Amino acid sequence: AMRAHKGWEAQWVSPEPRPAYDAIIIGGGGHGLGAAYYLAKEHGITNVAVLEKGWLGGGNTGRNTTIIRSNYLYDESMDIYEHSLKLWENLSQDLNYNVMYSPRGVMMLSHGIHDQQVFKRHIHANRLYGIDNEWLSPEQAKDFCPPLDISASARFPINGAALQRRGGTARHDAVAWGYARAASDRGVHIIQNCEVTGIRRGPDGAVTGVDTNRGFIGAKKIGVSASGHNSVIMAMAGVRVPLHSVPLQALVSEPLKPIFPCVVMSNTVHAYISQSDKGELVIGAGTDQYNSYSQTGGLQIITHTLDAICELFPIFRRVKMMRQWGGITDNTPDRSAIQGVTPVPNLFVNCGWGTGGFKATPGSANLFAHLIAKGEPHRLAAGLTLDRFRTGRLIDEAAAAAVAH
Ligand code: FAD
Ligand code: PYC
Repeated sequence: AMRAHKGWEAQWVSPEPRPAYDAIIIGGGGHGLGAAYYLAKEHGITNVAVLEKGWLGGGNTGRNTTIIRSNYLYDESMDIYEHSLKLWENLSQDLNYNVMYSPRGVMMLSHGIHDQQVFKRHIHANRLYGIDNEWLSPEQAKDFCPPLDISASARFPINGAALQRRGGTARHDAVAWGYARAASDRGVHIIQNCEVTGIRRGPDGAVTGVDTNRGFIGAKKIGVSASGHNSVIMAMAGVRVPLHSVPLQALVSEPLKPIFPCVVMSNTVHAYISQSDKGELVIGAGTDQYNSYSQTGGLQIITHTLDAICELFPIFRRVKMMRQWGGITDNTPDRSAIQGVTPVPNLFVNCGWGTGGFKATPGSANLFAHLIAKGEPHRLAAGLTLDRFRTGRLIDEAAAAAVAH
């Protein structure tokens, strides 16, 4: 039947690289492709290439569980995640590409007094900032998500939940493809199978281009946005970044009829779950506990997660799992991203999104484009500096990261 599908137009052109560009972005995930799109659309900079060592979205963009929310604690985080959430709301129209953003609600379960205090602190901070977030009783949580077990005899009984109704999910591949097509339509070069192996600098220290498996490509400016490999690439320019790369795993079940209407996360028992439009339960774990570049991960991590899912939703105990995978996440000590200038002139970095950067994709890409175009951060990303690890002005979002690290 696929033979009938001949003659489909390519969604983006795959040109030979030019000898040089005004800007090169390293990494063809949602963040890199999106930044190229906004460089072209909002800053009129179209002599741009996105270099991707594999295929578009083959990194964490295509490996994540697609949870979108903006319920973080600190102003610096709320600024960028809420900017992102607002862009999600109109992204399909903006790209003319259905990214299937579904604001079905993200509910974070509280299993004790400490969870409750932390969530209420988040709820108050969010509401003061104009971001929706509300506290639910266990009964209200069950109304919102009927498969949830709220009985007092559960191993980790639930004493409430925080709900962000505007949170939800989106189709991850479509985000990469939509940005790629829209950027390509505006003249950006999308170059796959092009691995950056070195960053060259001139006598003044500023970047001059990159070495790749397809030869040297010149660049006036370089934006690094390569998630799990950000520290490897920054080292090519002689810059140490405070990141450690660890696998994060997810898995999907056999397809079921629609049964799970929202997204549920529980940091305390290390699991999060939603249902895809194909019917698969999409389930994610905490991070593996060791640094690694293997996109697989340890078996004990996901069996622990499935234990947790079965405790929270006994109805799923006999469901079969179909596929498992991992992605390499780049994590900072304070669990907040770094987006900013670097000690190397004209080298900009977008890193440290770790286990939580899918939701940030449109906002981060939009503000990264501003940074590359203007040479200085947008006000909404001004706190995400590399320098904060020297000054100590950290943005501790370990609780809001909501994934066990
Ligand atoms: P990527 O999509 O990884 O893109 C970076 C690209 O750089 C890759 O395609 C890679 O091949 C390329 N690259 C690397 N080295 C080179 C090189 N030398 N030369 C050229 N290209 C190179 N976030 C959420 O908000 N919600 C979630 O529910 C969520 N769940 C997750 C579940 C899992 C299992 C994982 C792994 C992550 C999850 N995340 C989640 C995190 C999220 O996926 C990432 O933060 C986000 O997708 C990063 O996007 P990106 O565009 O920066 O990176
Ligand atoms: O950041 O919301 C998140 C998330 C959910 C699963 C993995 N990360």
